[in-house]
Amino acid sequence: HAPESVPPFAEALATLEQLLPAKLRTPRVGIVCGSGLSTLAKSLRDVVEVPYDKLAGFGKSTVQGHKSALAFGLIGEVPVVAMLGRFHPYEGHPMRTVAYPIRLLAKLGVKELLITNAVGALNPAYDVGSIVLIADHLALPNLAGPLNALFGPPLSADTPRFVPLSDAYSRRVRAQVLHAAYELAKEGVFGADAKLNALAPTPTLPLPEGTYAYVAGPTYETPAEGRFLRAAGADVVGMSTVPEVLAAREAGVALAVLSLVTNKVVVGEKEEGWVAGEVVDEIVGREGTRRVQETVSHEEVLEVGRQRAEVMRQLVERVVIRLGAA
Ligand code: R1P
Repeated sequence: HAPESVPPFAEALATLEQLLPAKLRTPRVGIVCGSGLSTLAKSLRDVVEVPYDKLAGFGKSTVQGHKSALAFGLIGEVPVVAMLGRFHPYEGHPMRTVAYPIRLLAKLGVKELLITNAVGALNPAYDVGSIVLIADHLALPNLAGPLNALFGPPLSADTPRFVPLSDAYSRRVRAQVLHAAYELAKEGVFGADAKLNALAPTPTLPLPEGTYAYVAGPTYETPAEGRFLRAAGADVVGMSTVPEVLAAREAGVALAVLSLVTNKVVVGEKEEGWVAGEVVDEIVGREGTRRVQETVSHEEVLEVGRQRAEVMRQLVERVVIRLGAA
């Protein structure tokens, strides 16, 4: 297939140079706001928001709960840039468009990236509203075909062709997340209902670490798919993040991913989904048990986002301050 043209980094960088005051031009930390989490940007002061449509190469975020702007500002004294709205492949964006903002952030000088997202829990121990620190991923679309965000000609002569992922989720940044979470837990920020230590191998680990299953979406998983992903070792599932992780690792940016559990994936035993027993009960006039299947909706995802955005905001803010001081 025809090679895609080189993304217009120089043009976008020139626009930002014009729009941003000097103190915001070289952000140290990048933040990607997941579904319903654009309010993370409330941590920023001296904010300058640049709508995506002013920046060459950007698409428009079409999913409810995602804005379409980069927010530049300071957290503590650390210059940061937050993506208010991300691109998902299922919106119809080419993979290069999905990866483009992350590559641009790297060119701006971002050293660490904090990616947030909304996920369904496959691990039955994860409660709705809890936050999972991602330590690994399982990306079925990437294993099977040209949906890997790094497909295509390398961006430049010094772009690595092959990117190792065994260390994709930086131990250094994850350690800072756990320190920050521990501090916040001591201050009671997670609330009395948060089973902070229930999942941890030691009583002092404040957030569980888990594996993110990346699926293409936009359909949510069937119960059989949920069981499959769980059996394959995934703890949570979502339709974003992995293309961003790949783009960041290609550029040498260290990262951590924080997932907000917005629902439990329906992984019910197959009998729960099957209607045959109910129909037989009906036919023979027998009292049976009606089984109502649950479904998930994006409204529910956004609602949990609204309820827990403040906790996520405080966690991200604390991590940024720790990274700046380290
Ligand atoms: C589904 O409700 C949407 O929420 C999640 C899924 O990936 C999907 O896009 O969004 P983020 O991953 O962008 O947080």
